Amino acid sequence: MYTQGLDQKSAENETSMADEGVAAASFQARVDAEEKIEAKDWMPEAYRRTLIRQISQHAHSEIIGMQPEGNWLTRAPTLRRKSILLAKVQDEAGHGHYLYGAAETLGISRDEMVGDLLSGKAKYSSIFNYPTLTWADIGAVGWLVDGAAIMNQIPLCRCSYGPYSRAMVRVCKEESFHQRQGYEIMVELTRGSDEQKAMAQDALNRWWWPSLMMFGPSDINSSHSAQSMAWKIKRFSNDELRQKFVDVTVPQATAIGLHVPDVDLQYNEETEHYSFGEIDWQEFQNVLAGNGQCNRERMQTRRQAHDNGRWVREAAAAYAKKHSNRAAA
Ligand code: BYC
Repeated sequence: MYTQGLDQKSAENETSMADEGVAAASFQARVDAEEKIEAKDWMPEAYRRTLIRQISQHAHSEIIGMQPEGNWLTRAPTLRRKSILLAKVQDEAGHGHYLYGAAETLGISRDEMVGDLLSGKAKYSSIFNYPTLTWADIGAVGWLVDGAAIMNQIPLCRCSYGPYSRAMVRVCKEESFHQRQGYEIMVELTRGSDEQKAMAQDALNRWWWPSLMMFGPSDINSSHSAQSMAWKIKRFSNDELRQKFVDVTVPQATAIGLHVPDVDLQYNEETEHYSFGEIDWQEFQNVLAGNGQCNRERMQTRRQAHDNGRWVREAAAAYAKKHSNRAAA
């Protein structure tokens, strides 16, 4: 009798595994045909988990990314600069919200995602663990960090998962304004006094290599790229995007008289690309392991902000409950 029961179960398993195989094949066919996958559609569990990992990391990066710039809101040199920076930092909060919203459609709660960030389980972009030491850093962050973000995120507008791809359209429009305001700060500094020019060069020197690291490990060490590209979550590999960024950004530096801090940087007439020096992957791994210049400070600030906001979350929940009780009565 027991054996019979086991036989039955395994036959059921086989049927469900066969069903799953059919579903997976038709899912991949939809992806290959450039159809968007929507929240209620069947999807492989690993696709769902990959998206939750990437979208939530992206959302966390937007929220943590407010800190290095927020640091300069009270010190921006003019009222105009202050209001632009304020709008930019608010945009980043908005991006975090769209992205958490997109991830929620995959069946994870915002509380769980935020919990994973605060416990240190979830990652956020390595770039935000570097300090913004001078006003020129705000220019460099806008120009290089938002510039790298756009390069990575424009292809995400064509990501196979509908809610993520649609969220990215608006994010990219705003990032594009962010990049221009950053470059404009650099233009103005390079037209200024010798001291201002030196400040702009120093910011480029410090932000160049970390910006290249934003694109992630080189393709041979990128554990997720091959599968994410087959699922059309990623459209280009990490190295391809990094190369596009270098090719676009070096002439922008040259145009304003700045020097990219890489002795191996060279334009190759044949390939029509810049070849560039080796990235310090040890530094990248060190930052990912939590030992960058600002990792501890960023997490401490985020945890404190979360604790300080507890009363707002409680008040909002009480208000929503009161209204749903009234609607039900
Ligand atoms: N920092 O197999 P790989 C912004 C991790 S915010 C930290 O290549 P994947 C902005 C990776 O997660 C910019 N970790 O992974 C905001 C994985 O670890 P796990 C954020 C990194 O996912 C405010 C492992 O290394 N943008 O725009 O295929 C102001 C192996 O890597 C990093 C996004 O998040 C890194 N730099 O590719 C201004 C865009 N790189 O998860 C601007 C969406 C890699 O296995 N994300 N890792 O533990 C992506 O496009 C991809 O997730 C990545 C990595 C290209 C970042």
